[in-house]
Amino acid sequence: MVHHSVAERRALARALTRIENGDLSVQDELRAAWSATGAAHRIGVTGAPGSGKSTLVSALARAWRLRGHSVAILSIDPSSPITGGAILGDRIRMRELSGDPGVFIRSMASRGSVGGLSAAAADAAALLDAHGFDFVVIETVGAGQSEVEIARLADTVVVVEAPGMGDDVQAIKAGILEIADVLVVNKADRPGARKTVAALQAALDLVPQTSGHHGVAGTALSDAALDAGWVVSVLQTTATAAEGVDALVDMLALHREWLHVSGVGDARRRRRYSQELRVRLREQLLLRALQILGGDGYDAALREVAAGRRTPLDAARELAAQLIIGSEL
Ligand SMILES: Nc1nc2c(ncn2[C@@H]2O[C@H](COP(=O)(O)OP(=O)(O)OP(=O)(O)O)[C@@H](O)[C@H]2O)c(=O)[nH]1
Ligand SMILES: [Mg+2]
Repeated sequence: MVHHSVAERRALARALTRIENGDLSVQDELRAAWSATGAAHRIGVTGAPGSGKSTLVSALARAWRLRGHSVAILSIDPSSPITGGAILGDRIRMRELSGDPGVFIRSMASRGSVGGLSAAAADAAALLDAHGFDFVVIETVGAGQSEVEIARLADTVVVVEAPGMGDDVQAIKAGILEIADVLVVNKADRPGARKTVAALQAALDLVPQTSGHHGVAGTALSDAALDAGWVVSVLQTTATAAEGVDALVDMLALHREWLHVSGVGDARRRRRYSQELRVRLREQLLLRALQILGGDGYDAALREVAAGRRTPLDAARELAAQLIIGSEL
């Protein structure tokens, strides 16, 4: 593992702030760091609010530290771009880990970052990866599409569930079971944990082999082929007492090994890059298109749509056709 000086950690923290703010000057750092990315095991941790993700991630970090590994933790908060209440809570909970030079903790909310929160999270994860952390953990609340996208930044996805949230199993309700490589029922000290494990196990049996998690166009192998051979397990943990955490550490290591041996890890990374490239390409094309069309050309099309003479798709097609003729392709 690497050790960073206080100055290096400050520089890293400042770079992450620039990413968060959508400050493009951080691209200089990213460019310089890019070739060093890819060594970290990136782990996405998601699940319902309050299921114990942060507590579990802290316990994981302590377990990895005991094994001599370094850890960066990125908490993504898609829900509260302004108040950051959850972020403060996380800081307090993770306080005990701070001061350890082998741990870097950072919360991130979307503040107008170019390409949205998942693009910012991708850049942040890349930067942490390039800084030599053995593990980069990305924690998100699992409720919607943006969390699924953020979880896609990971090599391994852990979905955390807790018992006692009524009869509903949140991960099933939220439709995020498909993205899990490892399922954890945390708060195993609470009544109903076994019932939750059984419900998850039953639901897993119904999840088709083609995992929705990894599907991105542009790869030769089918999802079924890519994801064949990994059996999603349901583990139980009591994060507050660090119980079951060693087994989770081992399971994560096993998954990483499987990613490597099966070639699925490389395929997932290619898909991740493909997805990032498409997002960036779309953004760049739009910027260039608006430049070339100029305000007048765009406004004319907008008026057509607003006046009911063109559908948005037809107007966009016409603009795109104009651009291609205009650039003499
Ligand atoms: N009984 C019990 N409580 C736990 C356990 N793990 C976490 N908690 C408690 O559950 C509460 C929520 O824990 P967090 O770690 O903040 O949960 P989270 O999923 O990160 O929450 P959000 O980030 O707000 O979605 C805290 O009060 C924890 O102390 C556990 O294993 N057993
Ligand atoms: Mg949390």
